[in-house]
Amino acid sequence: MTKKNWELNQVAELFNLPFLELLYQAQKSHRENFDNTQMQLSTLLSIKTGTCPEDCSYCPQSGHYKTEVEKEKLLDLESVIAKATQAKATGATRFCMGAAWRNPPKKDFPKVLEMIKAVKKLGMEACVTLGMLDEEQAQALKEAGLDYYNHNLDTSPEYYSEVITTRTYDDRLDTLEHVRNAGMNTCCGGIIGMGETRDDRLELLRQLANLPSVPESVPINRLIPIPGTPLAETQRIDPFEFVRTIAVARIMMPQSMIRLSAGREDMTEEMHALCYMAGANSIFVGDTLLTAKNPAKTQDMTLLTKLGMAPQALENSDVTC
Ligand code: SAM
Ligand code: DTB
Ligand code: SF4
Repeated sequence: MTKKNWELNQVAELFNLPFLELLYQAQKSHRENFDNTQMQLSTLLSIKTGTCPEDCSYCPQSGHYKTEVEKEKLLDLESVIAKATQAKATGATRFCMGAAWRNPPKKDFPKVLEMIKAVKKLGMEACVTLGMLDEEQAQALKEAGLDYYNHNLDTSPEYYSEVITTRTYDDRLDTLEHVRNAGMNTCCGGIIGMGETRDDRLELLRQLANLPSVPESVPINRLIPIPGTPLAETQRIDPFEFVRTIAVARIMMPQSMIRLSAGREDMTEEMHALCYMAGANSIFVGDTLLTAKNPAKTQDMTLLTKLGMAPQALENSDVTC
C-alpha cells in the first residue's frame, strides 16, 4: 500500500463525521486488515522505577513531583524472567519493559540487553521503552533481538512544551529515526485527555501517520490523573471524543495495531466495547501497567468472551524484524 501524506483538513473531516458513520468506517477498515475477533495481549513490567530526571507532567515516575511511587533500582534478570514467564502463561504474546530514564545509563544498558535476550528465549515478542537512544544503542537493541521500541510523541508539537520542558519534540523524532534505521518496529502513540484541544489530537494523529514509516504499534493512552503531578486535576476527556480518536487512528493507520493503553481501569465494559468497535485490537493485561492500576486479567477475559473475542496467538502476529 502506498503511504499517504495526511493533511490537517483530511483528518478534521474524519473527526467531524457523525459518530456512527465514523465508527462504521473505522470498523470497515479494521475488518479489511484484521480479524476483528482477535485481541493482541501485551504485559508491562517496570524494570527501573521512579526518580526520572524528565518533567513529563503526566508521569508518576518523574523525580520533579511528589507522587506515591516508590523508587526502585534496576530489577535483576531472574525477576524479569519470572515475570515474563508468568505473563506468557496467562496469554500475553509481547513482554514490554519500561525504565524511568532520560536515556539508558552505560552501566545498566548491557543488563537490559540480557533481559531482552531472555524474553526472546521464552518465545515472546520483546518491547522496551528506555527514553532517548543514540544510533549505537538502537543497533545494540536490534542485535539483542528486540522486536519493538516504544517511544511516544504523546501530543501535538504545539502542545508538547506545555507538558514537558526537559526535552523537545525533535528529540523524540531523532530517537524514532534511530530505531527505524536499526531495523526495529516502532511502537509510538500518545496520551489523550491532558487538556489538549481537538486540533492537538488531530495533529498528533497526523504526525504519527506521516512518520517516514507508519508505527507498527500505536498506543493510545487515556490520561490517568496522578495525584502529585501537575495534571492531577485535569478534567476527564469526554468518552465519545476518546472513541473518536481511536476510530480516526484506525482509519489513518489501517495496518497498525492500535493499543487501548493506559486509563482502562475506570472504563465501563460498554466503553471498552466501543473502543474495540472503533478498531482497537491490542491491550495491556495484568493488574499493573508500569506503576498505575490496570483492570484484572479475569475482568478483561470475561469481557472478551462476552463479546465473542479471543486473545491473538503469537503465530498470527506479523513481527517483521
Ligand atoms: N521513560 C520512557 C519515555 O518516556 O519514553 C518510557 C516510560 S513512559 C512511562 C511511557 C509512556 O507512558 C509515556 O510516553 C506516556 O505516553 C505513558 N504515560 C505515562 N504516564 C501516564 C499517565 N499518567 N497516563 C497515561 N499515560 C501515561
Ligand atoms: C504506553 O504508551 N503506555 C504504557 C507503555 N507505553 C509503556 C505505559 C503506561 C504508563 C501509565 C502510568 C504508569 O503505569 O506508571
Ligand atoms: Fe521519565 Fe518517561 Fe515518566 Fe517522562 S514519561 S518522566 S521520561 S519515565
